[in-house]
Formats: sequence, structure tokens, C-alpha cells
Amino acid sequence: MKLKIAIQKSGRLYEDSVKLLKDCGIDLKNGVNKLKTESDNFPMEIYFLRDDDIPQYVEDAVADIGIVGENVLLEKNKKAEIVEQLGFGKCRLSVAVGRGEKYDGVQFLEGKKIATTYPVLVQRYLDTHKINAEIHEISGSVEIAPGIGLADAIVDLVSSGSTLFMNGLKEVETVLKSQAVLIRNAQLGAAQQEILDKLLFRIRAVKKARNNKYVLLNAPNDQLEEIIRLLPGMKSPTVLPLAEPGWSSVHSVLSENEFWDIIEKLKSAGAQGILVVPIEKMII
Ligand code: PRT
Ligand code: ZN
Repeated sequence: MKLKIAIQKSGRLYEDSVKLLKDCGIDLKNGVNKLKTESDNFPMEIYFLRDDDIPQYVEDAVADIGIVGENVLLEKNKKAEIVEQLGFGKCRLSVAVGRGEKYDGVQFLEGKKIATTYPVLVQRYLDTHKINAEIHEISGSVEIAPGIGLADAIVDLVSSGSTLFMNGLKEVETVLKSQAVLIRNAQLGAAQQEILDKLLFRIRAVKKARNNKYVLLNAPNDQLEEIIRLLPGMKSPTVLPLAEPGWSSVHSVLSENEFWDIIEKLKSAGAQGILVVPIEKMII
């Protein structure tokens, strides 16, 4: 019995998807331009597909699970369940208008033409705001639509914002925040679910590790108490005596978002020789 996973064949999610599987200890047999491969050391078959097709394949159980942007899953409106947010492929689906426009709220869109590759999500957004507008579905290069007179506004994915900027547009509303998600078929068999649980256990350990750093530092013993107070612990930090009398080595784990803040405080509390080390897996 194997768990079949669908991932993007090429594009923005491909590398991170493959890396996630690798970090989970799942080796893929190499093969360029393959539709399908399998793992030597985990009961998994990997299908490489266009991202737009992944929700359908998972709904139809051609694949048991898949990795896809939440934006694509919601646009396609397929029966597949989100099991885990994966923390990469982050972007937002936004409304943008010409930089020179006087934008004064979503009412601006009333009666306007909107170009997008996400007609379903845009229609839902307009309905929620009780706005009538004309949606022009186009398949790519949405950002050039206002410049060539095809539309008054666009709804497109944005990450850095540079594409909008280069096309003389400004971002005015967020329709949706998105990232890559792991999805599963709604009626997964018990054997597949068991493999998925194993995979999820590993994915969560990898995600935790990515969000945390291992920190080692030297502290004068008379400052130890204060330094330990600054360290949020999973449990309390490890404290070991140094060869030099009056000093200790302190080991702890810090999460990415509080990291710099705490490091500064540790320094001013007298910590020295601070080492920060990536964590490979973290199981609590
Ligand atoms: O061939 P296939 O159909 O599989 O791929 P695709 O071309 O449809 O998708 P791809 O590879 O471009 O994107 C796959 C997924 O990556 C998307 O569905 C999103 O979930 C996610 N993602 C994250 C993005 C972006 N960031 C992103 N910035 N997808 C697209 N963009 C595009 C956007 O459309 C715009 O053209 O990048 C441009 C804007 O980027 P910035 O940085 O200039 O703002
Ligand atoms: Zn696509």
C-alpha cells in the first residue's frame, strides 16, 4: 500500500514541496521530466502535475493527498480537505488599480471591469461587498490589463509587490491570504490515513524546527538568574559549568519571531559567545 501525493511539476511550489519531502526523510527516485516517481524508503508515490489540476485529482482520489496553494484550492472549489498549512508559497490575492486612480474604498469597483485569473474568488468577494462589476477572466499577464484598456482594476496574486509597481498599479484590497497547504481526499482509506499520519508527524517536526533555533551562550554565574529568566523554555534551559570558574554555558531553543529581541536582551544581560544553530527536526 502506498500513499499517492500530487505536487506541482514545475513552478513556484515545486522546489519547496520536494524539499519538504526530503526534510521529512523521504528520498525520491530521481527522474527528469517524469510524471510519476516513488520513494525508496517511504510508502509513497509522487505525481508531478500542473497546480490547477491538483484539487481535482485529489477529489477524484487519483491522488490521496496533494500540495497546492490555498488560492488554487478555493478557486477550484473541489472537495478536498486541508490538513496542514505548510508555511511556504505565501502570497495574497489582491485588488489593484492604476496608481493615479483616486481609490476611496471597494465601492470604486461598482460597474467597473476587473481582469483576473480567479473569477470564482473575485465573484464571491464582490457578492460579499454587494458590488456589481464585470469580471474578465484572462489566463495570464493580468497586470498589463489596465494599461491596455482591458480593465479598470485587476485581482491577482502579489508577493513582493514589484510586478504591480512596475506596471504602474497600486494594491488597494486583500481578497485572500494564501500559502501552500497539504490537502487530502475526503474519504481516505484507513491504510492511507495511517501513512498520512506518519507523514504529518514528520512535517510538523520539520515545521517546528524551521521556526526555532538552538542557542548556546556563555554567562557569568552572577548573571545566570537574569539570563535564564529571559529564555522562554520548552522546559528550563540546560546549564553546564564552564572550565573557567564563575562561568556557565546555557543552551536553549528560541522561536524565529522572538529571536532578535531576546538575543539583544541576553547580550545586555552579560551573555557572551552566543552561538545560534539551526535545528533539523524538533519533536515535542
Ligand atoms: O504550471 P502551473 O499551472 O503548475 O503553475 P502556475 O504558473 O499556475 O503557478 P505558479 O508556479 O506561478 O504559482 C504556484 C503558486 O505559488 C500559486 O498558486 C500561489 O499559491 C503561489 N505563489 C506565491 C505565487 C506567488 N507567490 C506570486 N507572486 N503565484 C504567483 N505569483 C505571481 C503573481 O501572479 C504575479 O504575476 O507573481 C507575480 C507577483 O509577484 P511579485 O513578487 O512581483 O508581487
Ligand atoms: Zn497553474
